[in-house]
Amino acid sequence: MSLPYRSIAMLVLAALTIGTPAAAAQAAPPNVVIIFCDDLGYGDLACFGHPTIATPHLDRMAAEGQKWTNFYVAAPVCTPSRAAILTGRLPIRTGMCSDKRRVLFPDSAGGLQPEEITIADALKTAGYATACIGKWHLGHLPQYLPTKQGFDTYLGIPYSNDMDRVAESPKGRAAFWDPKPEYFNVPLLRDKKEIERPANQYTITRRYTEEAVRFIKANQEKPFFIYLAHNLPHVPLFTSKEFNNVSLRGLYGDVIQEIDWSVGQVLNTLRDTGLAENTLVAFTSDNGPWLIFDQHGGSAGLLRGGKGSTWDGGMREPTLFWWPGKIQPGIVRGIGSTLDMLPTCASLAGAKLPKDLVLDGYDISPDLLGTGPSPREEMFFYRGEQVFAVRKGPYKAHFTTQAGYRDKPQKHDPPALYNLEHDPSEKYDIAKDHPDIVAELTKLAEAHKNAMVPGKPQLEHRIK
Ligand SMILES: [Ca+2]
Repeated sequence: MSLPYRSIAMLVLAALTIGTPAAAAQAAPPNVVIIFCDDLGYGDLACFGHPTIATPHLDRMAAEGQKWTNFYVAAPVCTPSRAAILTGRLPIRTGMCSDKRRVLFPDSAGGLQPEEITIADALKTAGYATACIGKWHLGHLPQYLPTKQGFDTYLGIPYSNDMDRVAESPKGRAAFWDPKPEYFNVPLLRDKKEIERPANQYTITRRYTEEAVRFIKANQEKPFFIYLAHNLPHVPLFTSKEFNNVSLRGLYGDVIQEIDWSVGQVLNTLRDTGLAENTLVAFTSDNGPWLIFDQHGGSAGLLRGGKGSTWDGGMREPTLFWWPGKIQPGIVRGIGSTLDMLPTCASLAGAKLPKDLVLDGYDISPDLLGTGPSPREEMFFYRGEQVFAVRKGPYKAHFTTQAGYRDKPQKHDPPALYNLEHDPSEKYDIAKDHPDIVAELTKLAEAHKNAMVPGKPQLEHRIK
């Protein structure tokens, strides 16, 4: 736990791995595909223990690649989590979180500022073709769309699939129990142009998949980056006809099994085109399961809480990395985060980042390539603009806790302390036995807050 040891270890690690990613990039910069689900829980895949959802393609991806069991998003809800994966920066730095409005809505005037560097921006400097497919949720006004953030093309719904609810739809949650696409008047965009409204959500996963396969086939001769952000399994749940009633888990399982099919399509296309051994594919989700939607919400498995909360169930995600012949197959139990995607992709691609760019992510390519452990030791858990908890090593201290929805914040002084290796369900507060660790984590959080320079808030302003 002590910093001097860690610093020495990092220096040794840096010396051992120096040149490796750059050398790999010189040989042939790898393609990168990030598959990002919406509201998928830690316990929703067969390879993460779900008893009745069948995910053979993801299970194979896990067996051939790496399964990360301590991988976190930077926020427990959509918009800030998405800003973080694409920029490698905590949402507080980019202004993409708020205590007043937790995500962007169709009446929001803000968005991810064009001067922020996304993974697409970074990889474009290294000659990549870039595609954004699926849910954006980083600003739907023209100046904030993916084509202004380094993506050559975009096909998708610019925010959540439950937005633009029509007044005539069944009241309250009834519209979700038997959903129809016409209840949710969400647009489907091609680049900046609306091409369908309401988007036919029955076929949305299939069409996103076909777009990804098309893009791979069209870009075999140069490196590419695909950000494939499914709208599902965020409610309302929809599947194409082929996936009606295929899962023992019911409709939610059908949706996951269609996403699993989609992953199979992408990986098989990479195999068939001979690109598999030069393509890094990552699979994860933006936040935990939306538990207030009963059986239409997913499961965080043995983790506590879900979407919206800073308990691990809200922010720890089932995560896979796949790169045949390059990635060291196995289970990684070190800490990782979506914040690490940008520095890792930039390193593998040999892309240069601006010197003054302040990042909250680490290059985890040593762990992927089997040359060293994950450099990440800590994780900060934000709800809106507030640090609710911090993890270092196995220990997580909660300064404030709150269920994702329909709950009030509860302050903890002294903070509640859990050992996530012994107690992944965060059941047993051991603060009184470890005052030294509580003090260390409190100091870590205070230093983090004192050093933070927040970005201009983007989530509170409304159009008109
Ligand atoms: Ca989400």
